[in-house]
Amino acid sequence: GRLYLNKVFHMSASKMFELLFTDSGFAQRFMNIRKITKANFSPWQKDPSGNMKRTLSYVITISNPLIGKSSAATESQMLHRDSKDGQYYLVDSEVYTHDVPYHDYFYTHNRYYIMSNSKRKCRLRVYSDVKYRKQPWAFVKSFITKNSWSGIEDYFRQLESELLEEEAELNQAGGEL
Ligand code: YK8
Repeated sequence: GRLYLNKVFHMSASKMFELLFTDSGFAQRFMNIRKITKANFSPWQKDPSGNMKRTLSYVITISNPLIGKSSAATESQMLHRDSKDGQYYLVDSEVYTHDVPYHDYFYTHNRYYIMSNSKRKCRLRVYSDVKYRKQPWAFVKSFITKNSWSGIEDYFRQLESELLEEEAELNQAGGEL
C-alpha cells in the first residue's frame, strides 16, 4: 500500500479512535464537508475470531465529470483483535464504490494504524491500495488506478487538515480547564 497520512497528533490514541471510528461529532462534520450522505453505520460487533467488525454504507459526492456526480459505497471495517485499547489500534477497511465505471473490477483497501506515543499524543498512519477483483485491460487499469489515487490523496489530505483543527479545539478546551 501507499502511505497517505503519517502524523503525530496532540490527542490520546483512544480519542483518535473515537473521532474516526465511532458516531462522533467529528465524523458527522467530516461527512458533511465531503458531502457524504445517506450514511448508515452498523455497530461494532465481535466475530468468532475475536476481531471487531462493522459495515458502513453511504453515498459519496464525486467532482469528476468523467466519473459521475455521486456513487453509493459500502465499507467493511475490521478492528484487529490484537489492538490494545488506548495503546494501539489497527483497522482494515475495504471500500466498494458501486456506481462508478468499472466498479466491478476494483475496490480500495485502507489500513489505519493509531499508536499511542504518550498520554496526550498519538501517531496516525493510513495506507491505501487499489485492489483488483478481475484484471482489466492495462489501459483501463492505469485509468482506474490514477483516478483512485488522486481521489484517495485528496480525501486523506482533507482528513488530516480537519483532524488538525479538531486537535487545536480539543487542546484549547483542555487549557481552559
Ligand atoms: C472512505 C477510490 C476510488 C474512488 C473514485 C473512483 C474512480 C473510478 C475510476 C475509473 C471516485 C470514504 C474514490 C476516490 C471515492 C471515495 C473513496 C473514499 C474516500 C472510473 C476511472 C470514501 C475512504 C475512501 C476510499 C476509496 C475512495 C475511492 O472512508 O475515485
